[in-house]
Amino acid sequence: MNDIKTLGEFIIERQKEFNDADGNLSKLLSSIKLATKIVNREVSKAGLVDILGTAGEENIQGEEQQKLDVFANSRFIEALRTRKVVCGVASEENDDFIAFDKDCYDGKYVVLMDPLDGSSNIDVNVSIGTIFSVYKRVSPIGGPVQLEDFLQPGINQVAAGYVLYGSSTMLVYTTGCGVNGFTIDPSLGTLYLSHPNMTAPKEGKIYSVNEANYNSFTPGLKEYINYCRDSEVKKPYTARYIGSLIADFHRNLVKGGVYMYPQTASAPNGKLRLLYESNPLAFIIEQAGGKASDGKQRIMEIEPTELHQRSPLIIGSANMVDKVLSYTKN
Ligand code: AHM
Ligand code: MG
Repeated sequence: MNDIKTLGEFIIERQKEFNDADGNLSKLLSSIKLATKIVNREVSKAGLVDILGTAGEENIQGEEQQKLDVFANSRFIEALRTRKVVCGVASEENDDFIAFDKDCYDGKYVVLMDPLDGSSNIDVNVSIGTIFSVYKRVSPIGGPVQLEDFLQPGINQVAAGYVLYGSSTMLVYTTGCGVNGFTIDPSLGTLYLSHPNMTAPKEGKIYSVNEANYNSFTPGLKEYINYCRDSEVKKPYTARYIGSLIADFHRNLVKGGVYMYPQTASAPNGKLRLLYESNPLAFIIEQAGGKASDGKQRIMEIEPTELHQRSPLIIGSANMVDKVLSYTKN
């Protein structure tokens, strides 16, 4: 039998490697593990909502049903609050950041997250995801969390990851020492190391972009897409766009590809959020040997000015990102 390792064992084993002498980051990752299992349980029952009750109604057990994105948001926040290693959370679901009470003032980390990305896909049983990003606070330990703790460039991240609720559920994360992926065994509810040391192929065949927006792309990006479209002759490209960021990102990470959400007429800064989506995925792809850019600069070097700031995103296999940039940078 192969060496079987659970996520819990892996976190403890790697504690020293990511300089976690006091074990606080390990506790933080464990709370994400717990919330992942709870959210996964609900996501897998999503199609039963009509039978068990809809949002705002009670199900047959008398429990109130919540929309899944609201549910995921509160579960991740509560899991992070109870371990007292995090002093605050910023979420795509909340207008402002959430400052935890006094008993969490000694927490030296903050977490930023998109608790359920692609949630419009739930109704049609398409894969969705959770994305998270962890920073050390910059305000003094012992006091309440501040806005500046969240407005840090991506290069300051100490950990980042995502959960993909797909045909199986996976948690993939990095603490800056490579990328590792874990798959839930649904019968046991345990996450096992299934994808050790994930690396993004340098080259790929897949380009992922919402081509319905083609007319509002820059001339350079249009040219790149035409270069990909001309695949029958010499270039073996293929288009794949699920419209669920984590599913598109994960596929490209495994198989090789590039995902693009550029500026469009209706979204002049792109659609995706720098702090909750672009930065954590940029950290992961770089750790896997890939690249992430907003078209002008490395995603992780952007200095954020507001919580819900958006950024264009070009992310994936290193050579493919470079190729896109060679068309778009002029
Ligand atoms: P959300 O955070 O509101 O769920 O939106 C993000 C989603 C991504 O998962 C996906 O890649 C993108 O929006 C798709 O957008 P579009 O339909 O404009 O192509
Ligand atoms: Mg999102």
